[in-house]
Amino acid sequence: MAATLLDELLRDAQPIWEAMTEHPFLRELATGQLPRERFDFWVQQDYLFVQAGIRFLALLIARAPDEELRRGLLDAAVAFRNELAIFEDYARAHNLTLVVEPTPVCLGYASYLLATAATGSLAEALTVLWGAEKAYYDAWSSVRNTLGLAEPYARWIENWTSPQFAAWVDWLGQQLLRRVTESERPVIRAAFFATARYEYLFWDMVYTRAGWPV
Ligand code: MP5
Repeated sequence: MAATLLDELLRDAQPIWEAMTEHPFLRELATGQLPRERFDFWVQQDYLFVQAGIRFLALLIARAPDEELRRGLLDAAVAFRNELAIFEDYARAHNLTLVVEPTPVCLGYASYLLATAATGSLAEALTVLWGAEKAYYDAWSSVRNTLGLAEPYARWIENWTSPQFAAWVDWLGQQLLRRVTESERPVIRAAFFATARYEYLFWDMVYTRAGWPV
């Protein structure tokens, strides 16, 4: 498989990617204009998403055929677990409850992750994971370019733009490249597009605070 598959996916999904990294939520966050209620809504929903991410990784660890992939994913699960503390510290400091129901988009995206890990091919599940992590790396890097490491967002910005996080996203991409077969390309492409669209939808959902209509 050509080493350009990742570039190809990013190039073909570029309009979605751009809409995602330039979403008003991120732009307003980067310029200090995002209302606190909208940020708090993201904190509550993303906290649920990261928890689903740990279950997703657990399923993938069980399915990983070799020790290198298992250990890399296990380290990621520990990083996800430590990340939950950032949400909990913020919630405590701002008197924000983290006991909320997932919105349709949060539940849909989390369910998509778990369904892929349970029933998709390994390469398909790695595509979704790489796509989600790359999306956060790019989204928060664009915030960092404008804002630097400013409070109250510094820990989050640092978390998703650190050299360690960049290395993890690259490692994941390499794992995917190593395991994907030519015949899987259409499935990989569909999974990447669905992930990119869910990433866009997630920012949009927290920006508009879109919950259940009934
Ligand atoms: C991530 C996230 C990154 N926290 N939320 C969404 C909607 N997409 C991607 O995953 P992680 O576990 O925080 O690195």
